[in-house]
Amino acid sequence: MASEYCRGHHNSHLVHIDTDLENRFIKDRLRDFKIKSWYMGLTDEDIEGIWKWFDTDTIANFTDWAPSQPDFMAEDCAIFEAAHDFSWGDVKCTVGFIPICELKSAEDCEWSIIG
Ligand SMILES: [Ca+2]
Ligand SMILES: [Ca+2]
Repeated sequence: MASEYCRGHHNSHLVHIDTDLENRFIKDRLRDFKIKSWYMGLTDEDIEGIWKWFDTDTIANFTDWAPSQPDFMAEDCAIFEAAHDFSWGDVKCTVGFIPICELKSAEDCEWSIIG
């Protein structure tokens, strides 16, 4: 799945968003790709409804869920959802969206799309 994909490429991890600034930075860039949705490193696979970041295992403080999201218990991974102007949605972790990876050593806002 997407979290393993990043670990296998460049020793990176799925992108982790802490702030509105970081979120907006990424959304601005995703708009260039228009129609695709993208995985971030957020999951509620451990405890339903408790959304944690894969890399730090911490509960998300900042979130940007689209209206009505998250909406399904069976959906345990989070994406930037193209249909909602890249606000966040929950989906099944096995859907073939492209992961956004970031490097461990990177400052905020340094990230790359590997896909
Ligand atoms: Ca869920
Ligand atoms: Ca959903």
